[in-house]
Amino acid sequence: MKIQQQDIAKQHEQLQQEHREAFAFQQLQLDKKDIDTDALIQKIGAFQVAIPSWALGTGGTRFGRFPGGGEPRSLEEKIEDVGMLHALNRASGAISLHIPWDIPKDAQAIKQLADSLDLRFDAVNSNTFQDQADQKLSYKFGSLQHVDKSVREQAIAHNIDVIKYGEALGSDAITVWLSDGSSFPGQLNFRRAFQNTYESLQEIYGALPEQWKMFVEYKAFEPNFYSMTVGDWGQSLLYANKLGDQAYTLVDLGHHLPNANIEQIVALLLMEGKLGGFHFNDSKYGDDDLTVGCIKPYQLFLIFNELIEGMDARGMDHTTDLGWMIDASHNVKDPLEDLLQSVEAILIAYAQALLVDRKALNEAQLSNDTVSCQEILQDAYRTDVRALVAEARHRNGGALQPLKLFRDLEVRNSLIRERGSKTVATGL
Ligand code: LRH
Ligand code: MN
Ligand code: MN
Repeated sequence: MKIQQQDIAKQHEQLQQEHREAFAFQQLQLDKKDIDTDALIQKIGAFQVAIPSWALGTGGTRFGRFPGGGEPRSLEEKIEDVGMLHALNRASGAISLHIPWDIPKDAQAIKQLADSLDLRFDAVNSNTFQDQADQKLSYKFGSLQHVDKSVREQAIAHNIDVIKYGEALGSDAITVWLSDGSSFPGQLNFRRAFQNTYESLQEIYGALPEQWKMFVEYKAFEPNFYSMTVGDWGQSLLYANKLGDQAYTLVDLGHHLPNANIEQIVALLLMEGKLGGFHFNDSKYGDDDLTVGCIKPYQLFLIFNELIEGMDARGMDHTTDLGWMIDASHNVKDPLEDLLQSVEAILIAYAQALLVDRKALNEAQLSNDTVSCQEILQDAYRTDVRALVAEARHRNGGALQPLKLFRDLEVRNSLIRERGSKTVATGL
């Protein structure tokens, strides 16, 4: 199933009148504030978010999984699905692979396919949180932290393999997320677990190609429920600082304890030059992996506000200097529709955060005018930027309304006809 340029043009014809009106109104509002609309649209249009290869099928919970049919049966089909999303929104131009869920056996052919769809490979993810069928030693009691050196060596070797797979595809980062930790008090010697993990990470770090980054992803709980060996941004930053310049912290929005101030974490990591990558999702309770922006859109906006402030202060490129990835997948929505919604929510939050009057905010902060600080932020947050985002997409050749086009073209039914109704993609 391919989205044709004429499908996009046809939708544009149908919707352009309404869009023009909304956009003209938006432009008027921005002109009044002396904001350069074209420069804004350019920034929004340049922003790309990587799609995780594990989110293209229906996610499950440990209580069940309800596949909806037409799921990709191979890595090739996953790449085709991401290509389709990208054709619709022109903002999903990258894919993040999880290995061994998605092994690129013929790297050259996979890369060619991705190139033909205008996709690049973002960070590759290793997996030492599950035992694979052909695996010699078990990760039941951890991987890089394990008390048995031979288990640590097996996990290190896997990570180095993942780097090699990534290199062949033109990726330039590895994300290491460990489920290592303990579920009961006394189970672990914390210092030994940290030390073992650090030494193992050092070995992996030593295998990084020159331009590569290592993202150390933290998570407060699950699957271990008493301690996690990379449990918060402090621990991740400790590893990253000790490892060296190529190591960074990765923030997954769902990996914090309730009510954590993620925007402050982001600001400080950026200040230290140690924020490397992002996993976007949303949550009500824990690592729920829900659609981005579906529960706490204001928090997402506040995070983007800090990202822009911090990146601009360091002269960083919004598009290329951090790894922007989605990590969401669940049980009840069509996964492709869900991803379209997630990308849209990210672009909306990004656009709103670009609208913050930073000079005025700075002045209000320096004069302790708390009321104005809130007014300035909420003025940006309460701006309806949907026409702006749609215009950016249109200028890039995407659809004015990607989700509507996906439905109007009955993409899911075509995929079911092509692939069958009983397919189950690999992943969570
Ligand atoms: C862990 C996590 C991590 C994994 C992914 C499947 O909860 O966020 O990023 O690689 O989920
Ligand atoms: Mn994650
Ligand atoms: Mn997670």
